[in-house]
Amino acid sequence: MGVETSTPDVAMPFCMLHTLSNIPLYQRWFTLFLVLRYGTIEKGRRLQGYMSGKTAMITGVTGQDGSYLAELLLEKGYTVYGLVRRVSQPTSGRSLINHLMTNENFHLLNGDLADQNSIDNAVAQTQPDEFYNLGAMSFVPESWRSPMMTADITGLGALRCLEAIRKHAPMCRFYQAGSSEQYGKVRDVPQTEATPFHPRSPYGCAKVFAFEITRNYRESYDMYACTGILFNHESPRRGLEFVTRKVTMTAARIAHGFDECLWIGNVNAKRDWGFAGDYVEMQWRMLQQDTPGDFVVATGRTHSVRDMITLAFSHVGMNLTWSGEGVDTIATDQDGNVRVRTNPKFFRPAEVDLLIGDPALAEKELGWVPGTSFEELVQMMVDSDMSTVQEAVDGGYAPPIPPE
Ligand code: NAP
Ligand code: F7E
Repeated sequence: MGVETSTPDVAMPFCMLHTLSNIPLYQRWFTLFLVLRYGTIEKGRRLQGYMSGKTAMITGVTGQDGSYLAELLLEKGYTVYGLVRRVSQPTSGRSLINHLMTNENFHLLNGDLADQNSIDNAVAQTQPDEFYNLGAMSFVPESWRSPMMTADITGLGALRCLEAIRKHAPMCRFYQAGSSEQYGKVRDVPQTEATPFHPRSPYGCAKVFAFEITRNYRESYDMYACTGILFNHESPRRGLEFVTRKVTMTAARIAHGFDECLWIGNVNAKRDWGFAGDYVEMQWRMLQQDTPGDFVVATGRTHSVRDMITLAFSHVGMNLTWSGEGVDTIATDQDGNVRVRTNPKFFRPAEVDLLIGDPALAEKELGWVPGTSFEELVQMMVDSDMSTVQEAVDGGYAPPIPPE
C-alpha cells in the first residue's frame, strides 16, 4: 500500500512515548501540543517534521518556487535533494539556490524530467518521504513553439516521477504543481476544485494530463499523491519573461534611463496574482494531511495586466494615462512621454482572459490564507528591481534585460 493509514492504531501512543524519551523536554511539550492542537496522533506525528529529519526531493529546485520551497523545508529540518539538469556551467543559471549550497542538508542530484532512469535512480537512492514535482517548461507562449517538448516535460514528466515512486519508494508522498491554466476558457467565476478544465495552450493541456495521471495513481495504487492548482504567483525571483517581472524590471530600467518604454501584449487579461513565498507553504501543507486531496491555491482577487502596469509605474514616479485599443494601446506619463506601447507579437494564439480562484477549501481544510496583498507584491518586486538596476549602475555593468 502506498499511503500511511490515517487511523491512529493502538500501538501509536506507546511508539510516541518511546520516541519522546529520546528528545529534549521542550520538544516533548511541543509535540504534545501538536497532538492536542491537531486532533489525531497521526497528524501530530507528521507535523513533527519541524524537528524530525524527513527527506524531500524537489524537481525544479532552480526555479522560483523550488528555491522558496527548499528554503522552507530546510528551515523545518528536512534533508532536501534537488533534482537538476546537467549543465556545462553549473554556477550560472543556479543563482536562486547559490545561497543554499553551503547548507549541509541541501544536496543536488543530476536528473532530467525527460529521463526515467535518472528519476528512478534518484528516488531509489534517497528514499524520500516527500516528492515535490515543480519542474516544468512553465512559460505559456513557449508551449506553442515547442508543444512536444512541453508535453514531454510538463506532462509526461509528472508520470515519470509517479512511476519512480511507485516502483522504488511507494510510501513517499507526491505533490504535483498544477496550474490555473488548466481552467483556460473558464466555466465558473471564481474557479474552484469542481470547475471543469478547458485548457487554452499546449502548456495547459500538459498540466491537465499531469493532474489526471496524479489522481489516477492515487486511485489505482492508493498512493498519497495530490495536485495544488496554483494561480499565478510572483516574486523578485520570477523569470524575466513573465509579465509581472517584465513590467517591474522595465519600469526600473526606464527610471534609470536604460529604456524609453515597455513593449507589451494583451493588457486586458486578468490574473489572480499572489506571492510565491506564501504559496510554497501551501504546497508543504498539502503533504501533511491525513488523506490526499487537490486544492485551489489563490488569493480570490483579480487584476488586469493594465492595472498591474499602472501600479508598478506609479512606484517609480510615473503616473500613466492610457489611450487606444488593441494594437494601438499606449500609456503616457505625466510629462507626455509614451511609456507603454503594444506589440502584437506578444499576443497569444488563444488567450486565457480571466482567472480568479476561490481558496475557500484550502482555508477550511488546511488553515491557509495568503499573507501578501497584490499591492505589497508589486511594491516588493519594484523595490527589488530598482535595487538590482542601481547595483548594476554602481558596479559598472549592464542591468538585466527582459527577453523579447
Ligand atoms: P520556473 O521558475 O520556470 O522553474 C521551472 C523549473 O523546472 C526550473 O528549475 C527548471 O530547471 C526546471 N526544469 C525545466 N525543464 C526541466 C527538465 N527537463 N528536467 C528537470 N527540470 C526541469 O517555474 P516556477 O514559477 O517556479 O513554477 C514551478 C512549477 O509550478 C512549474 O511546474 C510551473 O509550471 C507551476 N506553476 C507555476 C505557477 C506560477 O505562477 N509561478 C502557477 C501555476 C503552476 P532549469 O533551471 O534547468 O531550467
Ligand atoms: O502572462 C499577458 C498574457 O506570462 C500573464 C505561468 O507561471 O501562470 C503563468 O502563466 C498574462 C497573459 O503568465 C505580455 O497574455 C500581456 O494573459 O505572466 P504570464 P501566464 O501565462 O498567466 C500560470 C498559472 C502558469 O501555470 C504558468 O506556468 O499577461 N501579457 N503582455 C503578457 N505576458 C507576457 N509574458 N509578456 C507580455 O509582454
